Order: sequence, then C-alpha cells, then structure tokens
Amino acid sequence: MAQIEELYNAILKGNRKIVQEQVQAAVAGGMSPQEILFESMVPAIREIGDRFSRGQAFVPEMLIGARAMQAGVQILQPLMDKAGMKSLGKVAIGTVKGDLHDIGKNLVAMMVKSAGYEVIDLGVDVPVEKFEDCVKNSNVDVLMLSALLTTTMPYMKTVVDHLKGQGLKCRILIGGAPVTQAYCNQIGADGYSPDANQALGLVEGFFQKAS
Ligand code: B12
Repeated sequence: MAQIEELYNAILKGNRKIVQEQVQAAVAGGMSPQEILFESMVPAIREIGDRFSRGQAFVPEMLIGARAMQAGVQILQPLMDKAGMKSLGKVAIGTVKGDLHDIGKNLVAMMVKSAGYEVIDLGVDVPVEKFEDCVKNSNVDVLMLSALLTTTMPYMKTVVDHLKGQGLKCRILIGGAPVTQAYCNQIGADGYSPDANQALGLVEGFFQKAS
C-alpha cells in the first residue's frame, strides 16, 4: 500500500505533518491501528536506530524520528482504547531508571489497554521506590518493565530483587530491545516478550491462570 511506504519515509525524515496525514489516510483506507503501527511505523523507527549504529544518523535524527512517530501514535491511540469496557485486570508499566525511551513502552501499554485491561503508566526513568509504591498501593496484578539500553537493563534485576525481597506478589514482565528470555530467566522475572503483541498474550495468560 502506498500509504505504508509514504508513512515509513515520513518517519525517517521526521516529517510530523506528513506522518499525521498518512496515518489518517491509512485509517480512512481501512487499515487497523496495529497494521499501521507494526508494518510501517515501528520498522521506520528501527531503521533510524540501525542507521545510528552504522554512524549514518545521530541523536537529533533519532529524536525527530521519535517525535514524528509520536504524532502518528497520538492519532491511533484513541482508536485502540476500549471506552466504557469493564476492566479485566490492573497492569502497571514503566521504563526503568536512567532510561528515557518510551515508544515501545507506550505501544505495549496501548495494546494491553486495547484488550480491556486498566493500565497505569508510570512513565520513564522510574526508580524502584515508585514501582514498589505502585504495587503496594494500587492493587496491580502485573508489572511491566521496559529498558532500551544495555546500561539500564541491569536495573530490572534491582526492581525484581527488591519487589520479590519484599514478598510482593505481582507478576513481573520485562521487555525492550536488549532484553532476552535468557536474561529474564537469569534475573527471575516472570515473563519476557520481544514485542507488544506477545506481551499482551503473556498478560492474558497470567490473568487466565489467576482466575
Ligand atoms: C528513538 C530512539 C531514541 C530517542 C527516544 C525517544 C523516545 N521518546 O522514546 C532519543 C533520541 C531520546 C534516544 C536517546 C538515546 N539513545 Co536511543 N534509540 C532510539 C531508537 C532509534 C528507537 C527506539 C524505539 O522507539 N524503537 C521502536 C519500539 C517500538 O521498539 P522497542 O522500544 O524495542 O519496543 C518493542 C519491544 O522491545 C517490546 N517492548 C518494549 N518494552 C517492553 C516492555 C515489556 C514489559 C514487554 C513485554 C515488551 C516490551 O515491545 C515493543 C513494541 O513491539 C533505538 C534503536 C532501536 N533499534 O531500538 C535507539 C537506541 C535504543 N538508543 C541508543 C542510544 C545509545 C541512546 C543514547 C545513549 C544516545 C546518546 N548518546 O545520547 C540516548 C539515551 C537516553 C536515555 N537516557 O534513555 C542505542 C542503545 C544501544 C545500547 N546497546 O544500549 C540504540 C539501540 C541505537 C543504536 N542502534 O545504537 N534514543
């Protein structure tokens, strides 16, 4: 579809206006928010990351690409919300301390929310105390941790150790580009997934087991 390619290129160029126009056109053309996100927008922002790795793009390019992506996500978000639906369970999500990446976290939150779960978004750069406070006071059944940097990934272990050490019962899911199943096993988290779709599957699995 032409829109998919134009949208992809507009994110690469960081052109917010064209991103918004193309997202609206794709929606009007009958594409689902998930198709628009995962067939065009996510591959584009990943391509910017690959260019950064090859020294062909720099932090400003990543930043304007991310802003353009967010402008499109803002249009899709309300289409994925299930207004008025009874919550199937409560989930919290945050990007761990030291890490400011939030696009992947936001997509995971949107997917889980779109399936009918209540999602508390703790934001980025979240310290262990804030995770603890949320689990203790908000009756959260599943906590999701995101990290995009190899330097912030170890903080996931800090959170897992701390919450388990306190005897807190919620399930902890982890994800983000550098995270792997092996790392999940190593730190004793309850689940890992490489993308937002499978993250939703894990959340659903936990709530089914609990009921
Ligand atoms: C956009 C971007 C930025 C933007 C972030 C804007 C924002 N609002 O998020 C800005 C410019 C701010 C930025 C800054 C930096 N960045 Co940056 N960034 C990226 C980039 C290009 C895209 C990230 C992204 O949004 N991907 C798209 C989303 C959809 O994918 P995702 O996050 O992986 O999420 C999916 C899955 O991982 C999973 N998932 C994510 N979270 C969770 C959580 C759970 C629980 C589950 C189950 C699943 C899950 O589901 C998601 C959807 O399918 C990546 C490259 C890349 N390939 O990822 C580099 C990248 C992550 N950045 C990198 C670097 C080095 C930096 C900086 C240190 C650069 C610098 N010198 O300043 C800073 C660090 C700032 C900080 N303290 O956090 C490196 C990290 C290298 C490493 N090994 O650690 C990367 C990999 C680029 C590269 N190729 O080198 N960055």
